[in-house]
Amino acid sequence: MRIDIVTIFPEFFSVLDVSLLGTARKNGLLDVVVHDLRDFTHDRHRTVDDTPAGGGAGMVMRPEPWGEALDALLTEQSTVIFPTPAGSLFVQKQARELSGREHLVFCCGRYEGIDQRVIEHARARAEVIELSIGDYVLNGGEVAAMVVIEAIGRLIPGVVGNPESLVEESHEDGLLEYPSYTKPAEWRGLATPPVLLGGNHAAIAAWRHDQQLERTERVRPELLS
Ligand code: 6GU
Repeated sequence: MRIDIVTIFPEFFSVLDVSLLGTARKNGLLDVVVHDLRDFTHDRHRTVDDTPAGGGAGMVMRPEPWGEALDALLTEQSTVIFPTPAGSLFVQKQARELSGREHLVFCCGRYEGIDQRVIEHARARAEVIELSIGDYVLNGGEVAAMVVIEAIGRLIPGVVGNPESLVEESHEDGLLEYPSYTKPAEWRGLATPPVLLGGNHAAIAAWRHDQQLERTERVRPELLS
């Protein structure tokens, strides 16, 4: 998969060199390129923002640099993602779906957002998704883009070493994950649940499923309805 990221803060994405995604990039499973939006400006001050039409607080990102960046990056295969608190909620199902795409372009806005005509114009040329990572406000799309890239990237075949570890995870079957334990069997007076040490695989699977239901009901009841 190819991922292009457009941002005024390319430094935010240095963490993509680390851990599983860093290895995936080195192995060629993931080709990520970060672009500085200011490289698509032509004025001496490399201006990317201006005051909002109609008035109001804050600044809005001007359309011209975004238009030039998308002209340079879009192909027939591209899906364009605008991280925004005004987008639809990003969930595991969409991560799975996007992990099969050829080319993702992340457009990270700052300030009060990007001139809406950029999104309209992109929509005429590619599939466009405006998405939010949750009901709270961040200062810009960069951290949200990182979240989405990590969620998608780890689902690309070969990125996570043992594909079985992707199966029994929270949200994969609509339930939260069961609790995990390792050795020692007793630690600071706390015991590992005996069923996990008994070797009865059917009993273990049943116990884990019960734990998933109990935990989901207690912590995230809305997932069950
Ligand atoms: Cl995608 N962007 C910003 N700026 N804030 C957010 C968000 C995105 N998702 C939740 N809050």
